[in-house]
Amino acid sequence: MNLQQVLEQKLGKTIADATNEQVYYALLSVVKEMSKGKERKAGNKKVYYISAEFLIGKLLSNNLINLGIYDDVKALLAENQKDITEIEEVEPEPSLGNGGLGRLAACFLDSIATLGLNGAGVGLNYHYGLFQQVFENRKQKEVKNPWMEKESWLTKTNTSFQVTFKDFTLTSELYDIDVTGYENATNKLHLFDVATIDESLVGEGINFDKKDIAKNLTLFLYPDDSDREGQLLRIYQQYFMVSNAAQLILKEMDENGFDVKKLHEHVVVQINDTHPSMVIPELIRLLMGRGISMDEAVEIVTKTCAYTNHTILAEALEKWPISFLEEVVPHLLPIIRELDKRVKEKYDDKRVAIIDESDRVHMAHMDIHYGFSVNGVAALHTDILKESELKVFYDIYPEKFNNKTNGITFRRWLMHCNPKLAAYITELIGNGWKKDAKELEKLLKFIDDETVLEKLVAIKTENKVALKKYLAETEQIEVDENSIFDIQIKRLHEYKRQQMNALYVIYKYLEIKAGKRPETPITMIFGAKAAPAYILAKDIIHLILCLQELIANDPEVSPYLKVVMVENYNVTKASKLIPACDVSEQISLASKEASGTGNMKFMLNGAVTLGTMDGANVEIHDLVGEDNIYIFGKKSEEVIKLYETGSYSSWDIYNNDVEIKKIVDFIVGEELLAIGDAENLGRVHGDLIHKDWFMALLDVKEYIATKEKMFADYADRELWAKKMLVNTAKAGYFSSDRTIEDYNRDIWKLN
Ligand code: 26Q
Repeated sequence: MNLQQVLEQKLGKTIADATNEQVYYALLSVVKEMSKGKERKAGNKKVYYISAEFLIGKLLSNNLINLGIYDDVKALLAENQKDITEIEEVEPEPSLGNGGLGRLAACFLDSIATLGLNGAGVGLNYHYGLFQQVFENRKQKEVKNPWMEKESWLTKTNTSFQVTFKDFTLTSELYDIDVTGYENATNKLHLFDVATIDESLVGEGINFDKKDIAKNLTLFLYPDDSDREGQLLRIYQQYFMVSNAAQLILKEMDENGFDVKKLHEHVVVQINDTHPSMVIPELIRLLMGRGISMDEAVEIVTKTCAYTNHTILAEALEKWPISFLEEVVPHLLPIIRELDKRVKEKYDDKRVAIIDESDRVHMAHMDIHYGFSVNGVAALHTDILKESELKVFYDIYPEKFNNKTNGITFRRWLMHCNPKLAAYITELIGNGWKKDAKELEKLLKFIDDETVLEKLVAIKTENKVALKKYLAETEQIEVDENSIFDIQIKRLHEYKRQQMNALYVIYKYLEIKAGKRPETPITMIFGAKAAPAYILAKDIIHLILCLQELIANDPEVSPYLKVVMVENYNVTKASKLIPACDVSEQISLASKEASGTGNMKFMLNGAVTLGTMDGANVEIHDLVGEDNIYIFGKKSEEVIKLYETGSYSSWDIYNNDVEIKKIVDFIVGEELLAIGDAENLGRVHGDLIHKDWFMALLDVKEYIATKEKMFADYADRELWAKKMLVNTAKAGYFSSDRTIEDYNRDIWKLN
């Protein structure tokens, strides 16, 4: 049967007669069957990538691409008057992640399968995922995000385990999602759930009874942990995730007939940040349950587990009070205490203890002592870990530390999201880049080819028009495709400095009011969710939404400047925004952004970076060279020194610079107060002048000057097109296929 016949058999009618919904569900089941037929055979060694987040995005088109049938399906649908992008709209986006760490995990699964490696993801099946963001009165409101449907990419398996907590035992259910490799075999993403979950616990908003664990455990990713119950629930979730993972690992060892004493020869566990760290004591406990001594179990597990660090922000390094762990998983405590005792016997240094003097368990410390690898996610980040944040550990275990610069899958972040550019690249340099991303460098030979440069600009404009249409339809917002699209999309966090970008908006608004109009109109696009309990982050969203309104309603300014904050920024929106971007905002305070991966997606799609020397921006800078990136701001060493000496004072900057004062005070000036809420705006203002922990005022002037230079340079379309070309050509290094090859060569050693 050909595809048409299969589809028509599923549909019970012709494709042309079916609705978009019917076509989507028919394709879903065809793709599921196809990928089932491509499951890999068990190998000798397997990586288990355990993560609290898997931000996989919609799967239909990516699976079609990976299975090699995207073009055929698209053509077949077109013959039947169906548009594949409209079919895509039917699919809900799974909401199983928050930001970079979760999206990285999804890119990694794609690359592991594409490279033909034996690996699986392990996580939780959150029914309402992360919250969905809606704007109400220029403020973020959180509502639940139901994404699971009766027919979906999830397949219920027969696998089930018992997970015992202090006072009760839960039975897990395992759901699998197939992970298709690009022209290769299929792997699995394992998502554990609880049968007794009660979705009706959640009413309006995202509040629910946090005590009824059997009913709530997998309702939400990152439930509000500003109270004790919320924190306990997070521990329940984490332990449930890793106990299931550990049991699954041992079950598969048994099925393969492997000796669990040789676990490390057959299994590597990659711990994605500290959320899965309890897998270490849990594996030790389970091995001891099989008659292996503690000494030997510790040795085996240490040779099996590897830890990835994604942050140097102290507040993101998890430290759980022992009393909380006692309440949830008392059976792990003897093991954790013993691990800590061994550390204390060996190292007379409080800074490396697992259990500190306030009786808190430092998860990262456990990972470093009882894992064989510790990696950062970009060169600078790994250097900072070695030289400052984790220096005491690096001194003990230099051999464990290694860098793995992040990457992104080019299947989703170029082939799927930017088909026009992908096709044009193939026309210019052939197909090889799809398997070997470094081949994109072949584009460099067209650097002086006017036809190519013009075509790149034309494709960018077409993508802007597509985004314009999408924003008009989904957000009722009009943008001008002839303006510069300047985009900052990422989690809302002070260190990422959306507030500094907002200060630029104010600067530009005041300039235009004073008669200084930009040569090319500017569209500033933001997208960000703020953690529900992160007050200042929500205040910054309020500021941006107020600026959006102020400018939209000012006819003197709106032809030249537009601010757009997209609602509920997610993977789907990212894939519409990124191909249309001219200026990629990567403006974190140097030393604070571990890597960033959005920066790589933008670069690949021909945007030019405006950024600090932070995270992977440093590597982008080294690859594209001075002329093809706009760098500003204090360097990481200077910033680290400022923190050490405590000598930064935003108050002094504010008082000694009239221009900065004018811009900052605009936040609480009459124009914005007429639109927004004095309490929220006042908090942003007060924080900037009295605290400014992430030093926006330190860099803001240089930021404004560099951005102005960039916008002026944009007017020379040919020169700009060359920058676009170099950025795409040099992006090959950031393919997650390269990253995964590095992980496999240095850490996993799968054979
Ligand atoms: C910790 C404690 C309590 C509650 C929540 C958390 C928590 C939750 C999420 C801590 C960290 C995260 C997510 C971190 C994250 O996404 N980090 C990003 O990881 C990317 C992939 O490596 C990097 O590119 C980004 O630089 C980094 O910010």
